[in-house]
Amino acid sequence: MFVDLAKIRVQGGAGGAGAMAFRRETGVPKGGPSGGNGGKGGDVILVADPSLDTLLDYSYRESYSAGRAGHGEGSNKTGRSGDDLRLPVPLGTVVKDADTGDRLGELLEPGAELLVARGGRGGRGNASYATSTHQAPREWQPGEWGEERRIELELKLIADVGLVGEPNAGKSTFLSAVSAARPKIADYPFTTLQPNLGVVRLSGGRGLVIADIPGIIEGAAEGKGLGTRFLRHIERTRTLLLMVPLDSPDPQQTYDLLRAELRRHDAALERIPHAVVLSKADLLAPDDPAPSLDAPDAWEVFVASSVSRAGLPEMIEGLWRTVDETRRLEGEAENPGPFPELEEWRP
Ligand SMILES: Nc1nc2c(ncn2[C@@H]2O[C@H](COP(=O)(O)OP(=O)(O)OP(=O)(O)O)[C@@H](O)[C@H]2O)c(=O)[nH]1
Ligand SMILES: [Mg+2]
Repeated sequence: MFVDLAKIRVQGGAGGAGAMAFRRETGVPKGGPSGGNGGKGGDVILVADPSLDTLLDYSYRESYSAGRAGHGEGSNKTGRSGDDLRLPVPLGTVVKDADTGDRLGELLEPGAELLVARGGRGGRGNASYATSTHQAPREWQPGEWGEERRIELELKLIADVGLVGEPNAGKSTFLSAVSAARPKIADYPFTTLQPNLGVVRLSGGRGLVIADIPGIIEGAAEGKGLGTRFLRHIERTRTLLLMVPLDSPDPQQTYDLLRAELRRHDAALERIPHAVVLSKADLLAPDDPAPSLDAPDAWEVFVASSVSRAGLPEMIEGLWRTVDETRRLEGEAENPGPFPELEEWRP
């Protein structure tokens, strides 16, 4: 099951108490102070794990604590540290403090770590209080409690291209025509209920990750249909591909509606560069030209069919060029793209 939101409580381990002890040695009537410090409590750390693609695990359990530390001991022995608790999360997880709404960070690279609750400091043992004028200190400190907070995890998938279209536009058919992904396809609206990622392989080892999300309809930004909650998964894409099927009664109106819903959901989405594809081009009579579309902000208007595959190679190359250009601007030109090792992704 695909889960892209979770709230959990995390708590660092308690630090150990410092010890109060004095050396006892045969023949030494008064030994010096020898109470060691308490150990440090374990931290709770989120770790980005490329093998995960959902936050499902965190919907089963609410509370997570790292290990508590050992107390200090005599003979100046420091208590052992508490074990860190490492929680694996999928790449693309954004972390916020659930109470203040403060953004704590995001985990984008495999193995990236984010400390979310620090373990408590160990208390001082009496040996650490000894000075030349205070040679038999009896002070010691308790350990500190570990930090505790409620955090919100939000998964935003990482893809190069985001597909946007009304239900039945042919988004999933397109994804399955160009990648190994096998999303469900059917001639009824809202076939796709959760996002799918597909990796497109181009010549020369080039790759492109495309995200197919559930269709949006007029009023989606106000919650109609499946709403726009899945749009968060295309917020980080480098370009959007707005899909307008040629069996649409009014392609211009369909395009304008998609733009309007994107804008209403989040103005930032409207600023992501976009291209348009007039899909299902096989439905055009052989000599019929595709309808012209007024889309001055689009970097290109493609005409393609996932069934006959006409126009697909040009479109994929066009998408790759735009994505590559953006990557270069981001200074990531050496990086072949996210998840080079990922063949296929299914929630
Ligand atoms: N003729 C023709 N039909 C297509 C083409 N692409 C998709 N279709 C059909 O259009 C219908 C909807 O296709 P989907 O790929 O499920 O559409 P979708 O945009 O993913 O729809 P939702 O998941 O509901 O948002 C199916 O019956 C497909 O067979 C195409 O290029 N040509
Ligand atoms: Mg679909």
